[in-house]
Amino acid sequence: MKSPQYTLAKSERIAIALGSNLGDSRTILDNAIQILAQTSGITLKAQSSWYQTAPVGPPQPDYLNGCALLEVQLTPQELLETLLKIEVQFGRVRQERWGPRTLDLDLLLFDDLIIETPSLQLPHPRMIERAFVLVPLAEIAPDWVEPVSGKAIAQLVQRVDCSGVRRVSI
Ligand code: PH2
Ligand code: MG
Ligand code: MG
Repeated sequence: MKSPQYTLAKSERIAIALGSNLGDSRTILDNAIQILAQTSGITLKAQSSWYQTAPVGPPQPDYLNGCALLEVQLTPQELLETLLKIEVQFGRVRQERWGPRTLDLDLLLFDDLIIETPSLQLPHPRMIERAFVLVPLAEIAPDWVEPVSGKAIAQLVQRVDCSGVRRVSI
């Protein structure tokens, strides 16, 4: 396992997932992208289209999902805390697990780091089974190899059912 020690001078390549199914999801997600891009220590490198996706988990409205690639000069823990603060800024209240939310920002990949701590697991442990993550991620990072499976995102997306995922915008 690679050591999770980082000097702030070094930029790391990151993938995150964005999701919303409460409120004006399109505006929330567009604003969240802008806030990320303006946050010190974060550079927005790419953003996928937005996708309307069938909910996984308890019955709830469809989600709008997408992914973004960032370069950060933050540790994984610092980035996680930054993402959680942005979620709260958008009125996120933690209730039911997998329940509806105004904004969900999930850290998917942090370079090729594998970490397992109580507050953070990298890569995101469920990303390889989720079409609502893999479809947008394949649009912007098809060749990125998910370090636990050893498979590229373009390969992983072929193994999941993508029927509930519909591209709605660029
Ligand atoms: N997020 C969840 C649970 N279920 N379903 C879809 N379609 N999209 C999500 O982002 C999502 C979900 C928990 O984070
Ligand atoms: Mg999530
Ligand atoms: Mg989350």
